[in-house]
Amino acid sequence: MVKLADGPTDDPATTGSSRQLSRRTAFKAAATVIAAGLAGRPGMATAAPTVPAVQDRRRAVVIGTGFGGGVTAARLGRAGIDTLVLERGIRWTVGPGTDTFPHYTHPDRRAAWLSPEPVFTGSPPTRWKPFTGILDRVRGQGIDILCGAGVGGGSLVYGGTTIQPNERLFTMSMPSGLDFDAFDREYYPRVARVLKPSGIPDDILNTPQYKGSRIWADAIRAAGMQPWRVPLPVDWDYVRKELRGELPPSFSNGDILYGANSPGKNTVDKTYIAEAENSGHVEVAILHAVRDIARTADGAWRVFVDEITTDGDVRTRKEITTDALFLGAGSAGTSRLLVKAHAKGLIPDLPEDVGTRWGNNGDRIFSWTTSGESPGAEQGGPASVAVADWDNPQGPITLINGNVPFPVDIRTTSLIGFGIGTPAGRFVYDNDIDDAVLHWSQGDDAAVTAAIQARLQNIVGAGSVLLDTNTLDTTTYHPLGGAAIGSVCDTAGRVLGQKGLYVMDGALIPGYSGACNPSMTIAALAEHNMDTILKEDTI
Ligand code: FAE
Repeated sequence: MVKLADGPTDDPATTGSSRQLSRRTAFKAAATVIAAGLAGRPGMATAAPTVPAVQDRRRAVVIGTGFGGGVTAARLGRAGIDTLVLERGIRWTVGPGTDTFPHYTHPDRRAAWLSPEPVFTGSPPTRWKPFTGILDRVRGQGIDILCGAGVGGGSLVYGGTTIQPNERLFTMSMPSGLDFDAFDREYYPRVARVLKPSGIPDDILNTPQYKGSRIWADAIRAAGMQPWRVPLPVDWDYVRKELRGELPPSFSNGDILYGANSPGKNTVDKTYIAEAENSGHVEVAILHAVRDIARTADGAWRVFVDEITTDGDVRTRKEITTDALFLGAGSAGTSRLLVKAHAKGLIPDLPEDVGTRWGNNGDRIFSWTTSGESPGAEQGGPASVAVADWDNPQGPITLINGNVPFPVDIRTTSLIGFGIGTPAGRFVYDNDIDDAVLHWSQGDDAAVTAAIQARLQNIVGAGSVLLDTNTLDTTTYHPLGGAAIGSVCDTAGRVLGQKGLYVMDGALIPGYSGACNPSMTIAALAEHNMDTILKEDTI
């Protein structure tokens, strides 16, 4: 009998003889039926009393398909290394006129990861049967994390802001030992060549749908600052088609918070994951949620996986053994797996700092009710105009408009700020729920919040009303840290003292990515890591 929650077993079928298994015979091997009282993951339906358990051996395994996991899979595929990628969510395929993603003003069960209700701040209240939907809310003490779930990870729901910090901001917040010049010269441009970000063109910015962006740009200018067109991974011709009525609105009415129904967004599934799968060396297994990771007696890595249905029920339990395990489950996912493994003794001698040095990138979301012109009800997106207030004496910040569709015009839009604070959050294992829970205090970010609030008030003027929505519902879109370079990993993402275990995602960055949105830095870091790993390590 195999009980997956018990961690490593010394089953010879997964350590020696099955090393030769080919990809094609995967999961056909060694099916064992187990009868177990299986503890359910929070938010996941309980497993059936008996589910089959399957064992498998792979050369390399990647967990997660966001920026870190996507780049890793593409690089492994390009290097000809047979790789299994495990993704808990589903594929979200978009074409002209498809209704793949739910809608912000009337969300349905596709909107949330195994939750009976919407998880976004301000969503209309409704109930539904839980589904493996697009947005996960990871509940913590003091703050909740919002992150994407599905092939493409956070890129499916992200606004697409693709910016890199300058040398001073990079040095202020990124771990020492990373060479900014190499990132500036090689890794950031590499990411830009794949995601193809560009600023909003004049002909689109000047349409009625983008009035909110223009009002925000005018306010920035009136405050004596320079508005900046945010680089976005968008093919603007699709937006033009929406504006001409040839495609249903998606970008042009700002209905993209649950994913863009326009094919014009260059998400990770369409870029890095597509490259990985096209290599012929990478297999992506969807609806595969990793429950635990462990080190075997002979130093290999074992991954305990629940294959689930879209209702969240466990169909199959799998134990997959590999010599090279790449964690790309995002800051929340990777940190929780490592902290669980540490607390349960599944990986002996993990660095004591696993789960620490976590921060929210200084995220603060304000609603702005204007005293002058109204941005209108439908507000074109993605977030197109920013101000890089990086020499602010209170600390560097970036401020961006975040257009949200409203059912009626209430003269309101949203503004988002980021900065650099103290990465003092940490994940702590809770035995009752067999999960690690984030602990965070508002005080860690007080100075950043004050800087954002003061500058925003200065830009929007005394007559406008600014409401800090994070005081009502404290969440972040930008979780960073938990397996930071320096304390848990080396500068290539290798977990210290654990040969063949790698962290490749936002967990590597201690809390703040240079007062910039983090996705570009995460992807650049994964490229940087893979250059070293493929050169120096045997996989
Ligand atoms: P991420 O992209 O979150 O990928 C993790 C993947 O692992 C996901 O596909 C998960 O489903 C999967 N996973 C997690 N746990 C498991 C498990 N146990 N088993 C199997 N699979 C698992 O990680 N960033 C920007 O730079 N610009 C923006 O404009 C922006 N807008 C955002 C808007 C929203 C609403 C949100 C939520 C985020 C936004 N972000 C933005 C943040 C950005 O999405 C985030 O920093 C990156 O996606 C993080 O990349 P990672 O590779 O760390």
